[in-house]
Amino acid sequence: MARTVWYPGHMAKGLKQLRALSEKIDIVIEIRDARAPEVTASAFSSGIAKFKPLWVILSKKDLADDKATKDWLSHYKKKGINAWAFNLRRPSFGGFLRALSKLRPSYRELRLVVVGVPNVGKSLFLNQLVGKKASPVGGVPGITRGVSWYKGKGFMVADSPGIVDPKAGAAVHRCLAWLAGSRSDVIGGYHNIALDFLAYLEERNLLKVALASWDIEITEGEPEKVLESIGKRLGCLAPGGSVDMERAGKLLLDSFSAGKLGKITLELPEQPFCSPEEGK
Ligand SMILES: Nc1nc2c(ncn2[C@@H]2O[C@H](COP(=O)(O)OP(=O)(O)OP(=O)(O)O)[C@@H](O)[C@H]2O)c(=O)[nH]1
Ligand SMILES: [Mg+2]
Repeated sequence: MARTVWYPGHMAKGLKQLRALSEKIDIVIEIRDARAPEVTASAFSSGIAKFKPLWVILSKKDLADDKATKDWLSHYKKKGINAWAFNLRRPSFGGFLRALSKLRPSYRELRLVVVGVPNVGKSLFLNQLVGKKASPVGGVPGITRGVSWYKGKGFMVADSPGIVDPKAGAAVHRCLAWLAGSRSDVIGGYHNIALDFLAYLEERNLLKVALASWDIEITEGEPEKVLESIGKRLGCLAPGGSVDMERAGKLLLDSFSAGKLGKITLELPEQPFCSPEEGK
């Protein structure tokens, strides 16, 4: 039977390493994807946040809807959570660094740990913070495999592997796969994950906007037909002339990751991806 979740061994190991580190940490910096800040919330920080200050960074601001990002920031502010949003490829950390420096103990460097689900930009954030390419960055989930410390100006910062909540269900894994945070090839294939993505965009009235630049006909309620049109438009043809749906699905998801579908946010504070009762 096809797998519905992706939870490789390095995630369980990473979670153990993070728990062992908890005592030494001054601030937990949790990176979430601005396009889906609740689905990409970290299981680790929800536990540790009771004991350590938690700062939330919404990454990929350049790929998210600007109004939605503003709404998320005020939502977190109302909840008393310190939250920031950045395009981590070109961040302006001025205010953030000033706020950090206020928390430095007089007798030693500040100790930070960067946590989050896979592929949200933890290592890129860390590299920008320390001002060099310290930790490897990549567009597929699972690049960082263990916890490592790096030195910045007045602080030490630990990178950690992307970890999905071990209790997260198939729906969350599928949404993470749309955001390149879970492995589509492992949890059902690009064709299936892309169909799910198209159905979700339609449900949220985002489909027409997302596909506007490709100028294709959209058949409502028929994601299979929409994906076929995308495949034709992008030249994903199999021998014999039929559409290679697996390739079309991958190209659609890659286009979303690269921002080619425009600035799109998948969940809003008043309309999250799924309610807690539905079981994430
Ligand atoms: N456009 C854009 N891309 C980003 C941003 N932040 C990260 N990325 C890209 O997202 C991908 C993942 O970045 P990483 O820093 O490797 O993510 P990670 O969370 O460390 O990933 P794992 O170690 O695999 O868990 C890379 O292709 C980054 O260039 C951002 O703010 N904007
Ligand atoms: Mg990483």
